[in-house]
Amino acid sequence: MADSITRQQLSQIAKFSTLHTRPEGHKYAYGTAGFRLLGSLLDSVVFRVGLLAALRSRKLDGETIGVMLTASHNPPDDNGVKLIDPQGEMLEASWETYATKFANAETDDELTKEYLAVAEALKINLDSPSNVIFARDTRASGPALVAALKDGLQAAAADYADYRILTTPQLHYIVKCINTRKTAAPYGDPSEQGYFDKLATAFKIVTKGKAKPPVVTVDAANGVGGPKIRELARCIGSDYLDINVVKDEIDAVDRLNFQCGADFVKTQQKLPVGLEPAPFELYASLDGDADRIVFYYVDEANKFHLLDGDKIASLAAMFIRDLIAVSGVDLQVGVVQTAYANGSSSKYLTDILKVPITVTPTGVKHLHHAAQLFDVGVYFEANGHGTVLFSNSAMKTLESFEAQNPGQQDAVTTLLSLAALINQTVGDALSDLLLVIAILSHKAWGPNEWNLTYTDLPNRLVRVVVKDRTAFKTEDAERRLVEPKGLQAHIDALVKKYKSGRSFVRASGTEDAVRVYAEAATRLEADELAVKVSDSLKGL
Ligand code: NG1
Ligand code: ZN
Repeated sequence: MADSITRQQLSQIAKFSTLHTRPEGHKYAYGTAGFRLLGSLLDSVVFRVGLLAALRSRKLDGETIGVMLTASHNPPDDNGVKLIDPQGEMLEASWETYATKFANAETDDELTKEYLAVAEALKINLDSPSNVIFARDTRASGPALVAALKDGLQAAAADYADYRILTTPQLHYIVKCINTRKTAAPYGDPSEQGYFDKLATAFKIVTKGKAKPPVVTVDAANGVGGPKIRELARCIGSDYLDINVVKDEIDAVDRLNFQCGADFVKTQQKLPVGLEPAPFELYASLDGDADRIVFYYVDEANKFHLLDGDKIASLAAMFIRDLIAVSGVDLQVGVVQTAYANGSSSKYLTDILKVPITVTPTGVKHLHHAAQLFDVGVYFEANGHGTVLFSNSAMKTLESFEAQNPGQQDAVTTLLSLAALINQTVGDALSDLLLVIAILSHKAWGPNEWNLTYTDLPNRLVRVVVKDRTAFKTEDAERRLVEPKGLQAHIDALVKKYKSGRSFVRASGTEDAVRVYAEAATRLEADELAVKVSDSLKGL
């Protein structure tokens, strides 16, 4: 290792680090959502993430790494930071440990030692090129955190570019575009305009000659999705897409995710506050960084109906399965779910659509990896985070397919355009919105027809605070408890008493609590089962 470069970098890191001191006594952890907590506690963390991003890029021969500053659906005072790997994927799991170590280093000296230790352990040449790009959501703490990040990148002598305010999936897209620019399969133009154009073009091809899509009203959670969706709609044009955007006050920073947005609608199972819906019209809510979306509508009696991630996955799987059948290509579509998927959705996929399902633990990285094993892998968490992945070999099969008739050709063109319309890096509310609208337009369906594909089993999710959530160990994709001993047998005995009953308990990965999920044939029974299982945790 070139010693003078190393010395120079370490002294820069030590110098800048004094400007970003670590608050005493706080323990940080890089979890499924990166680092996420009060924005006021993140300055030192973000500075250190800058150092790590520089190393990660160097480890990967100067490929571009992304850093996103956002706290997604969390309240306005929170913020967060996540790293994006070169193909637009989440940071490789082994590096999460380094991130946690960097964030918790007690002193400047300890930090430089950790930096050097990672460089030496992974044989990283500190004199080699390093490229990082970053963006943020609309939170008030964002600009100061950007300044901390820039200091980190500068201290580690990385080249960087500031993409300012973007949705999380837009940054994932741009990272992948930059790193595939000179390959045989460039992903797209590495700019925000490139993103809009790619989606707009694909949407127009997919919906060409089909019924006029239903009008959709989008609640943007007063976050970054509002202005971005307007821009996207402008690129598509009002002849193709009729969209109203509400809850788009990005300057009213305290309204972000407040009484609106995807998380509010899904967890409360009700409309955003203040929305007055027309019966049978389509509505959607995004979260604060626009990587999640849920849909809903009200019927003639003003009853609320939620169309969540499971309903999106089922709709997408059905549509793609049918297109594959018409085209005659030899490809298989599969769906990845978690234990939180509604039992009716799993039954519909397996028994009616005859589509294979894989169940993984909670957390999109698990779903994403499992989806990559199918030719076309559909994955959604029930909360509305998800996407559809087309494997490289599926793309080659489609691109080289010789259609025997116009029907087949049409289906193959639609499948290829879907691969362009659907963000291949990460769940993307804007791209998922267009996907759903395109499918509804093909089927000439409104939200009610979509909802009728299957009926959700009533369900209840309860958060229970326990003494030690790490005592809760699971197996079978979190569907069964191994420890505390005896608890699973007790849950099994309770579940048996309910028609279509299902319940499981797992420790949350993002909060200090366990979650109880229960579903059953009726609302009353689902609630009762949830209460009984929660009661069995008393004293634990
Ligand atoms: P935890 O806290 O581990 O249940 C929650 C969500 C996940 C996922 C992560 C990351 C539920 C039940 N859990 O995880 O789906 O979105 O947050 O944000 O919705
Ligand atoms: Zn989000």
